[in-house]
Formats: sequence, C-alpha cells, structure tokens
Amino acid sequence: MKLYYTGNSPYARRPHMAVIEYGLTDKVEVEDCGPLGTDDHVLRQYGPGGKVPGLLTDNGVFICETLIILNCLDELSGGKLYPAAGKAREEAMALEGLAGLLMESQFYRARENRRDASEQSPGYLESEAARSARCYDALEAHVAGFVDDLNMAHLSVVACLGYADWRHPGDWRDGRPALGAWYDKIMERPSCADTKPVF
Ligand SMILES: N[C@@H](CCC(=O)N[C@@H](CS)C(=O)NCC(=O)O)C(=O)O
Repeated sequence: MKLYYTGNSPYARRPHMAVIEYGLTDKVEVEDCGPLGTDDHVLRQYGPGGKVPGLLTDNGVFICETLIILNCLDELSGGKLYPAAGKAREEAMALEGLAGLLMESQFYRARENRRDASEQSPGYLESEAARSARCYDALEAHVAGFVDDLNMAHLSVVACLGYADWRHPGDWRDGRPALGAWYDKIMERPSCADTKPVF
C-alpha cells in the first residue's frame, strides 16, 4: 500500500504516525506528495478530492478521509490501533471523536485566519476558538485517565496539539499543566517526534 501525506498536514500525520507506531512500514510505503492544489497533482488521478491523507491499496483502490484510512490501517495491523472491545474501545472512540472535532475546529479557524482581513468573520473565529478551548479543557480533565496502553486516539490528540503549536501558538498550554506534561512525554516516541510539523 502507499500512504500519501504532506509534511505539515495534521490530518495526514495521524495515519503517518500509525504506520510508524504500529510497525506497518514494511506494508505501507509513505510518500510526501506536497505541495498540493495543482490541477496536475498526483492525487487528482485517483479522485476528486486532491486532499491528504490518501491511501492507495495493493488492489489499486484509492481511499480518502483520515478516519476511513485509520480503519484500514487498524485492519492491516490486526487490530493494533484501538482496544478490541468493551469500555476501553468506547473510550478510545470517544477520544478519537474529540480529536477529530478539535482538528476540524483548528483547521477551519486557521484557514479563516489566512484569508484577507476584509473577508474574515470575527464571529466565526471567536466561536471556533471557543470550541477549541472547550476541547483542550476536556483533554486536560481526562488526560490523567489516558491509559498507559497507547492507542491511536492518543496519537490523534498529539496531531491536534502539534498543529495548534504551529497555527495557533499559545492556544492550549496555559492553565493546562497535565496536558502539557503528557504531551512532552509522548513526544519522545519516534512516531510523534519523527512526524512533528516543521515551521
Ligand atoms: N476530511 C479530510 C480533511 C483532509 C484535509 O483537509 N487535508 C488538507 C491538508 S491538512 C488538504 O489536503 N488540503 C488540500 C486542499 O484543500 O486542496 C480528512 O479527514 O482526511
């Protein structure tokens, strides 16, 4: 299989981390296909989206969307990405969902921030900043319960916090010491350190 990513994409970082963390490097080749956005970009031959991440299977099927790709990688790994069942699985899914909505909020706020000032909506920026802050608060409240057993949802949280440090500096650390300590520790893992955004 081949995973298409770009260096600083927080979405693509999630399956990229999974490939490293769960020992899939012999089964999934990773290719940095940045920069994106041109009509002749390599991804455009596979579908209408032109977004990363994208997964090209050994059968030549192209799969887009982060959560679908993580699902494929979970299957490929024999179920290593998430706890198999029960409350542990439900909690992992809840955290993966929280990370997903936080990333969406951060990503669209960053896009809005990059628009010309005359086109920006202060109300939109404010409401997404507030949504992200609620997510950071929820993570701070729950981080003590993050089990020692790492799962993919923890890596998705890392991708959110790393993206915030790039696009929304100062967004999350103040007043959230437990989350900061957890992040600094998990960032020692090769899957996290080797995929950190460069800015
Ligand atoms: N819903 C998608 C979002 C992916 C996404 O927005 N990727 C961005 C990079 S972070 C992208 O490829 N943007 C290119 C573009 O907008 O043309 C997912 O979950 O994978």
